[in-house]
Amino acid sequence: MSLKRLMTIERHIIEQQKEFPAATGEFSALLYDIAFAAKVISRDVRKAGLVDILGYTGSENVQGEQVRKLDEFADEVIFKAMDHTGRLCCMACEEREEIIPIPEDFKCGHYVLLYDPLDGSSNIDANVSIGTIFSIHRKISPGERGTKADCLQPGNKQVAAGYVIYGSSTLLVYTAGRGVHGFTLDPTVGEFLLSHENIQIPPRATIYSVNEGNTNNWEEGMQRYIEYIKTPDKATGRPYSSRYIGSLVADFHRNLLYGGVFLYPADKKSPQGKLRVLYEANPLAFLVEQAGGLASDGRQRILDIQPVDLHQRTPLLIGSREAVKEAEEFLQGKR
Ligand code: P6P
Repeated sequence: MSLKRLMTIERHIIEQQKEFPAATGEFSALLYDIAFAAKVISRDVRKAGLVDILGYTGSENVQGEQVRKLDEFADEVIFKAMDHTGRLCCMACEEREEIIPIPEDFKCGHYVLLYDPLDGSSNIDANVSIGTIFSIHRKISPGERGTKADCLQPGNKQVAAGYVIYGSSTLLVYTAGRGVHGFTLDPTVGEFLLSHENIQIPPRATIYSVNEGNTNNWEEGMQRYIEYIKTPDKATGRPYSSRYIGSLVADFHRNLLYGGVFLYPADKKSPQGKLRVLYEANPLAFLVEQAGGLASDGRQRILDIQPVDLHQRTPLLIGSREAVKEAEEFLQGKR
């Protein structure tokens, strides 16, 4: 690869910020800190089968889910990479019930980090691709230290969002509101190098991703939408192919590149849906809209939800524009 094509994530972030004269570099450095944490997590995810860090710690997270050692490790890596930098006023994550304050002996910054340290972790032992998801807001509360109000902002206020997928390679995909860009980790030099510039999701889906085991618990409109997708019709490219890994970042990433729709609707078991607003639905919704797609809870834009709880859940329909629109029409009884 010629040197001129070696675009590192650091250079890309700085070049993106050049057009914002007010940018202090704090934001660029924050994104670079996340990239550093991703490298450390990637190193240990890759050798999970070798180093005895698999299996359960025996503890549970706020979701009541068994926490595997890699979840705790990933959470600790992100916290330790971010807590002292002076760029954040507070954090919140899936593994911890309350907001995560910046330790007293460190100064606070102007940003908030919300993250799911290792989503899809129930797949760790099966060597399925898993991921880290992150969302960044500006601090809005008065005073130096962050508060819950800084975390409970609607997704349309995000300044950046992204994910890291630990798959056949480690890829960091992010947006700062100027397109969606992917960087593949070159472990030989320890750098994320630009590999997917300005990702655009195909407007029409060819893939649908949903857990059809929940069919009998869905509302009628969703049952009819999935039947519609499976009904052959050449003109509209149906039936779509069914692809469901059960790992949100992996399902989302494939659909982002190939064109598809991911659905985790409300059902009788999870009337609010399963996925969390702050650190799953919002960051992926920001990304998909920047890539030309849509993200909805079936009735409203994900990014317009006003969160009231750190771990609030939502139904999630996300992906190719046409497919999300169709799903909404079925759910709203318009088809
Ligand atoms: P189900 C993994 O536990 C997760 O949070 C997401 O990564 C994934 O999309 C979803 O749950 C899978 O849920 O109920 O289909 O197993």
